[in-house]
Amino acid sequence: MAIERTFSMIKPDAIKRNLSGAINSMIENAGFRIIAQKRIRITLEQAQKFYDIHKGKPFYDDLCMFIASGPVVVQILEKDNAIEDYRKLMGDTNPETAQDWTIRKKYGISIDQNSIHGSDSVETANREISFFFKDDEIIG
Ligand code: IDP
Ligand code: MG
Repeated sequence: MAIERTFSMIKPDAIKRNLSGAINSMIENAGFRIIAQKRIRITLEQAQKFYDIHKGKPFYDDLCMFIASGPVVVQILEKDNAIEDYRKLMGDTNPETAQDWTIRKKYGISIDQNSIHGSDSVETANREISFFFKDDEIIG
Protein backbone atom coordinates (compact mmCIF):
# COMPACT_ATOMS: atom_id res chain seq x y z
CA MET A 1 0.00 0.00 0.00
CA ALA A 2 1.16 3.51 -0.76
CA ILE A 3 2.13 6.12 1.84
CA GLU A 4 -0.67 8.69 1.94
CA ARG A 5 -1.39 11.96 3.69
CA THR A 6 -4.72 12.88 5.21
CA PHE A 7 -6.05 16.01 6.87
CA SER A 8 -7.29 15.88 10.46
CA MET A 9 -8.92 18.46 12.71
CA ILE A 10 -9.42 18.12 16.46
CA LYS A 11 -12.70 20.00 16.87
CA PRO A 12 -13.55 22.68 19.49
CA ASP A 13 -15.41 20.30 21.84
CA ALA A 14 -12.27 18.19 22.30
CA ILE A 15 -9.87 21.14 22.58
CA LYS A 16 -12.14 22.69 25.22
CA ARG A 17 -11.89 19.46 27.27
CA ASN A 18 -8.07 19.41 26.98
CA LEU A 19 -8.06 16.23 24.87
CA SER A 20 -5.55 17.07 22.11
CA GLY A 21 -2.79 15.00 23.77
CA ALA A 22 -5.05 12.00 24.42
CA ILE A 23 -6.31 12.08 20.82
CA ASN A 24 -2.78 12.47 19.44
CA SER A 25 -1.75 9.40 21.46
CA MET A 26 -4.52 7.39 19.81
CA ILE A 27 -3.42 8.68 16.40
CA GLU A 28 0.26 7.83 16.98
CA ASN A 29 -0.50 4.47 18.60
CA ALA A 30 -2.43 3.57 15.46
CA GLY A 31 0.73 4.11 13.39
CA PHE A 32 0.16 7.59 11.96
CA ARG A 33 2.93 10.23 11.94
CA ILE A 34 1.74 13.77 12.70
CA ILE A 35 3.89 15.52 10.09
CA ALA A 36 2.37 19.00 10.54
CA GLN A 37 0.19 20.51 13.24
CA LYS A 38 -1.06 23.88 14.50
CA ARG A 39 -3.63 25.31 16.88
CA ILE A 40 -5.79 27.94 15.18
CA ARG A 41 -9.14 29.71 15.45
CA ILE A 42 -11.22 29.29 12.28
CA THR A 43 -13.41 32.20 11.21
CA LEU A 44 -17.07 31.63 10.32
CA GLU A 45 -16.26 32.50 6.69
CA GLN A 46 -13.47 29.89 6.58
CA ALA A 47 -15.74 27.27 8.17
CA GLN A 48 -18.46 27.96 5.57
CA LYS A 49 -15.91 27.51 2.77
CA PHE A 50 -14.32 24.42 4.32
CA TYR A 51 -17.72 22.70 4.67
CA ASP A 52 -19.27 24.06 1.44
CA ILE A 53 -20.04 20.48 0.29
CA HIS A 54 -22.70 20.41 3.06
CA LYS A 55 -24.25 23.78 2.13
CA GLY A 56 -28.05 23.52 2.15
CA LYS A 57 -28.16 20.59 4.58
CA PRO A 58 -30.12 21.14 7.80
CA PHE A 59 -27.00 20.92 9.99
CA TYR A 60 -24.77 23.24 7.86
CA ASP A 61 -25.24 26.50 9.77
CA ASP A 62 -24.79 24.92 13.21
CA LEU A 63 -21.78 22.95 11.98
CA CYS A 64 -20.03 26.10 10.70
CA MET A 65 -20.80 28.04 13.88
CA PHE A 66 -19.53 25.16 16.02
CA ILE A 67 -16.24 24.84 14.13
CA ALA A 68 -15.70 28.60 14.50
CA SER A 69 -16.70 28.59 18.20
CA GLY A 70 -13.26 27.97 19.69
CA PRO A 71 -9.69 26.85 18.97
CA VAL A 72 -9.07 23.73 16.89
CA VAL A 73 -5.92 21.75 16.08
CA VAL A 74 -5.36 21.09 12.37
CA GLN A 75 -2.97 18.32 11.36
CA ILE A 76 -1.52 16.38 8.48
CA LEU A 77 -1.19 12.64 9.16
CA GLU A 78 0.97 10.25 7.18
CA LYS A 79 0.79 6.46 6.94
CA ASP A 80 0.13 3.63 4.48
CA ASN A 81 -3.51 3.92 3.41
CA ALA A 82 -3.89 6.93 5.75
CA ILE A 83 -7.20 8.25 4.42
CA GLU A 84 -9.23 5.07 4.83
CA ASP A 85 -7.45 3.97 8.00
CA TYR A 86 -8.04 7.33 9.67
CA ARG A 87 -11.75 7.22 8.86
CA LYS A 88 -11.80 3.84 10.64
CA LEU A 89 -9.92 5.17 13.67
CA MET A 90 -12.33 8.15 13.88
CA GLY A 91 -15.41 5.92 13.83
CA ASP A 92 -18.99 6.63 12.76
CA THR A 93 -20.10 10.25 12.47
CA ASN A 94 -22.46 9.57 15.39
CA PRO A 95 -20.42 8.60 18.49
CA GLU A 96 -23.34 6.51 19.75
CA THR A 97 -23.00 4.03 16.89
CA ALA A 98 -19.18 4.17 16.64
CA GLN A 99 -17.13 1.13 17.63
CA ASP A 100 -15.57 1.07 21.10
CA TRP A 101 -11.94 1.54 20.02
CA THR A 102 -12.61 4.68 17.93
CA ILE A 103 -11.85 8.32 18.75
CA ARG A 104 -15.48 9.37 18.37
CA LYS A 105 -16.75 6.62 20.68
CA LYS A 106 -14.16 7.44 23.30
CA TYR A 107 -14.37 11.23 23.21
CA GLY A 108 -17.31 12.39 21.05
CA ILE A 109 -20.29 13.91 22.86
CA SER A 110 -22.91 13.84 20.09
CA ILE A 111 -23.23 13.80 16.29
CA ASP A 112 -22.51 17.52 16.11
CA GLN A 113 -19.80 17.55 18.78
CA ASN A 114 -17.92 14.48 17.59
CA SER A 115 -14.39 15.67 18.42
CA ILE A 116 -12.62 14.94 15.14
CA HIS A 117 -12.66 15.50 11.36
CA GLY A 118 -10.82 13.45 8.73
CA SER A 119 -10.71 13.64 4.92
CA ASP A 120 -12.87 11.15 3.02
CA SER A 121 -10.93 10.83 -0.30
CA VAL A 122 -7.60 11.66 -1.95
CA GLU A 123 -9.14 14.74 -3.60
CA THR A 124 -10.63 15.97 -0.32
CA ALA A 125 -7.35 15.35 1.53
CA ASN A 126 -5.39 17.42 -1.00
CA ARG A 127 -7.96 20.21 -0.88
CA GLU A 128 -8.16 20.25 2.93
CA ILE A 129 -4.38 20.11 3.44
CA SER A 130 -3.82 23.08 1.14
CA PHE A 131 -6.79 24.91 2.73
CA PHE A 132 -4.86 25.15 6.02
CA PHE A 133 -1.16 24.53 5.31
CA LYS A 134 1.38 26.30 3.12
CA ASP A 135 4.09 24.15 1.53
CA ASP A 136 6.78 25.56 3.82
CA GLU A 137 4.76 24.52 6.91
CA ILE A 138 5.00 20.86 5.90
CA ILE A 139 8.39 19.60 7.02
CA GLY A 140 7.51 15.88 6.94
P1 IDP B 1 -17.97 13.03 8.78
O1 IDP B 1 -17.40 14.10 9.69
O2 IDP B 1 -18.08 11.71 9.48
O3 IDP B 1 -17.24 12.95 7.45
P2 IDP B 1 -20.09 14.40 7.34
O4 IDP B 1 -21.30 13.74 6.80
O5 IDP B 1 -19.02 14.84 6.38
O6 IDP B 1 -19.47 13.44 8.48
O7 IDP B 1 -20.60 15.66 8.16
C1 IDP B 1 -19.69 16.65 8.63
C2 IDP B 1 -20.01 16.95 10.08
O8 IDP B 1 -21.32 17.50 10.16
C3 IDP B 1 -20.04 15.72 10.98
O9 IDP B 1 -18.78 15.37 11.51
C4 IDP B 1 -21.01 16.13 12.07
O10 IDP B 1 -20.36 16.86 13.10
C5 IDP B 1 -21.96 17.04 11.33
N1 IDP B 1 -23.18 16.29 10.96
C6 IDP B 1 -23.32 15.40 9.98
N2 IDP B 1 -24.58 14.91 9.93
C7 IDP B 1 -25.23 15.52 10.92
C8 IDP B 1 -26.58 15.45 11.38
O11 IDP B 1 -27.41 14.70 10.86
N3 IDP B 1 -26.89 16.25 12.43
C9 IDP B 1 -25.99 17.08 13.03
N4 IDP B 1 -24.71 17.18 12.62
C10 IDP B 1 -24.34 16.40 11.58
MG1 MG C 1 -17.05 14.38 5.93
